[in-house]
Amino acid sequence: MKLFEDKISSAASRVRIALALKGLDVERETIGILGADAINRKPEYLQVNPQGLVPALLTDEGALLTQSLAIIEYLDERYPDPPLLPEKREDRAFARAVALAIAADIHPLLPPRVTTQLGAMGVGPEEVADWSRHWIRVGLTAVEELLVRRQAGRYSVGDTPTVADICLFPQAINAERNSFSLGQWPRVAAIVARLREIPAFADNGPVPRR
Ligand SMILES: N[C@@H](CCC(=O)N[C@@H](CS)C(=O)NCC(=O)O)C(=O)O
Repeated sequence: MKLFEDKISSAASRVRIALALKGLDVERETIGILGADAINRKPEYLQVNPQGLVPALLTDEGALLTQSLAIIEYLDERYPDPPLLPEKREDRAFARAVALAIAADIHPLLPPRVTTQLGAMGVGPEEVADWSRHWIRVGLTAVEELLVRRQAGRYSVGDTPTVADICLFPQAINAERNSFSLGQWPRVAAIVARLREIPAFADNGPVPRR
């Protein structure tokens, strides 16, 4: 398998964490997504992912997969051990809900294509930073409430990491980079502290922007 990624990417970080949890070592190609180094919009990469986004995964069978959550579910079906989705149907729905609250409702408001476009429309750097901080605050406050209502174990759902944690961890690191203290979301902070003890998470978070 081959992973197309940029180490700064939260979405690619999700897939890196899933691969590490499953003990899978794959070939990697860096696709720069920032500034002059950006190659994600170049025709060669659009052949891989017409959306011009990372991550993408080339499977051993030659299929090109896009979208981090679709890739993670593929990996979970193809390499079931350890499972990344809970056994009980209701727990699976909750894990997916937390994952989507982050991957579909917080993260899409923050990536370079959004902040660059805001800048291109005349929004100043401080307002752009406020924009990002606003959506992180609103989003993680709701995720905190979802997790508090659940209060079901060491991690987001039960006592083993799931896709919910795989989405939560990079988003929490991103929040810290945007000057938030996780302490304002105590349940998120407690789960993330436990995830930091797991090398698959600690070694595969998004790296700071250059
Ligand atoms: N929903 C997609 C989001 C992918 C995404 O937005 N990736 C970002 C990096 S975290 C990217 O490639 N951004 C390039 C850009 O914004 O131009 C997924 O989960 O894979």
